[in-house]
Amino acid sequence: MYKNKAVNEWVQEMAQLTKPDGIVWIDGSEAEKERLTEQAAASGEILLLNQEKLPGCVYHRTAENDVARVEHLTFICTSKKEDAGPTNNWMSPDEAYAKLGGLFDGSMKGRTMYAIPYLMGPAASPFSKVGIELTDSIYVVLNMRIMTRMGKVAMDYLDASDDPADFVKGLHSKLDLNPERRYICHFPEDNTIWSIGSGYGGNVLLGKKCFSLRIGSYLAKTQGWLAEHMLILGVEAPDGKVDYIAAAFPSACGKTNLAMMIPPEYAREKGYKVWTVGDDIAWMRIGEDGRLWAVNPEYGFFGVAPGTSMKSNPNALLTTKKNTIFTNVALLPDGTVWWEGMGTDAPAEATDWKGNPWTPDSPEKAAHPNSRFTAPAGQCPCISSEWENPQGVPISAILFGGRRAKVAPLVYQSFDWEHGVFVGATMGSETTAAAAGQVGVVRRDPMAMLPFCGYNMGDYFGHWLEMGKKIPNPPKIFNVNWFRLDDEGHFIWPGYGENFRVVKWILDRAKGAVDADETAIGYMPKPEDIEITGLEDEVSLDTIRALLSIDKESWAQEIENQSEFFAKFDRLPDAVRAQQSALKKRLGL
Ligand code: OXD
Ligand code: MN
Repeated sequence: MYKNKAVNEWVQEMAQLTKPDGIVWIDGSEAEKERLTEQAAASGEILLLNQEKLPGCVYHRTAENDVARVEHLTFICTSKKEDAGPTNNWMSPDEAYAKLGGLFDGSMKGRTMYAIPYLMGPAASPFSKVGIELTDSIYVVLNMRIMTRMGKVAMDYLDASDDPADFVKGLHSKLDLNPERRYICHFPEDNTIWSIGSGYGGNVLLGKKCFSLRIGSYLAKTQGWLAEHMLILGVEAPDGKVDYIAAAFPSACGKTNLAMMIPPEYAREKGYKVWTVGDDIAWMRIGEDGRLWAVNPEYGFFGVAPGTSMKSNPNALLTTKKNTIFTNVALLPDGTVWWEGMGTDAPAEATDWKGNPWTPDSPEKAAHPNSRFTAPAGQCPCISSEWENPQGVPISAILFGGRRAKVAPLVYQSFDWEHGVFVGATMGSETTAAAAGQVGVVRRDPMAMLPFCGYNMGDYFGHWLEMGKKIPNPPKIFNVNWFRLDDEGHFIWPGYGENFRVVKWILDRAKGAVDADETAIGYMPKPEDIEITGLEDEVSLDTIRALLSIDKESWAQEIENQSEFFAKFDRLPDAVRAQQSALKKRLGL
């Protein structure tokens, strides 16, 4: 037991509700990890992988009906419905506590409750925040150990803080993994998260989406900072100076790949390097110098395995070679793992993510498309030396983007912060063949926060606008699109490491080191300012011109689609509407 009174009282209260056989207080030590790993291996909750080839790595399968985040079962429980806004599911706190309380009642009988103190943000940072997660899953404990700074370090932080009772209260029980009894409820007004009926990462690793984004965004609004679904990376120039960007993309747009990209040869030869600070979440504050500073609150990566190869993202693959938890990938007879798009031949035989024998002739995929690796960030070959800097890193540019076949050009810069907020608010991504449903339908996803904003999204835009007024030296805001298609449906831009070329233009713009053309939608590169050295076989100046073209017809449709989305909002700031009118006018629509 820890000595913190508020923590103890709350843990006892939750134990009275869930009635576990016992409580284990997590300290984060190596010995504890070994003990829990042994226990989980003995019960079959995890399998130990080949310890010679993958030292410290383990394997886990979730229930077949429990493989992804469940947005339709995710609720924001504010006392007033309108505070959750038009884009969130809402339940009143009274109803949610009563309904979930009924499910939690006795849910841990016959099980152990693990009490996990964890810290989001570096241990030495004044901006870090503490959560306690109570869970009946060892798999959750082992994941939280990688994804957060867990155990004594978090309790010490809380005890030394101004208010040792100020922590996020997270309660999780697998219950019976029945989707009928699955809910992920957030109580932003109470700093509380209740998650029941799931064992899948995004629903149960409460430090990640639930705390760092949903509760985090609410705290950020009330306290004057930003909690965003953004990667953070640094670009080191040949003179050793590093500039940082933060970038928001909807899920499945290659955020982890961009965060860990390897610059193309021409740039490497000149001495450019890319360093990863974070791959999913940024907490950003105004620094004393008037710039916006970002920390990655997480401690590990919870990445999608399929498609991760030595070609697409060698740094991610290398990060997973030790101390990693693999979930729902394929298991090979030698105790290693495999997934589609790993860049190696399909194995002659394997056990698939459901535990069934698999061969290349099997009709189903060996790894679930949303199978994951949980790996320590510190193992990433390109991890930034600043990734644990208590003050964070200063952000020069913010990037918004999505998958757009036609409408969005390769890159453009917003005219100013307010226009940039509009660009973020109108972000969207088109569905791909891989996702269920119709191909090419736009899902609006403002700032990539649609599933993660813990309050009314209209107020969220308002908060962004307010922040712009308070940041003396704000980052410049850009929109990028790596996914433009030609008339035959082929990607025009090669993407991956080649995206460095666009990032380089962005950083030059942020410094005012390169001119741009003023267009109806924003500032755009002069085609010759996008470096194509070494890419000439694939990309000509004409390709760049095509990537930068603006099709008025598509924009007319786009604006209509934006308006349909905005029509749902009761609290859309006037400035956002005014930006849309101004855009229409500039386009002559
Ligand atoms: C994630 C997501 O898992 O955005 O990071 O869905
Ligand atoms: Mn994400």
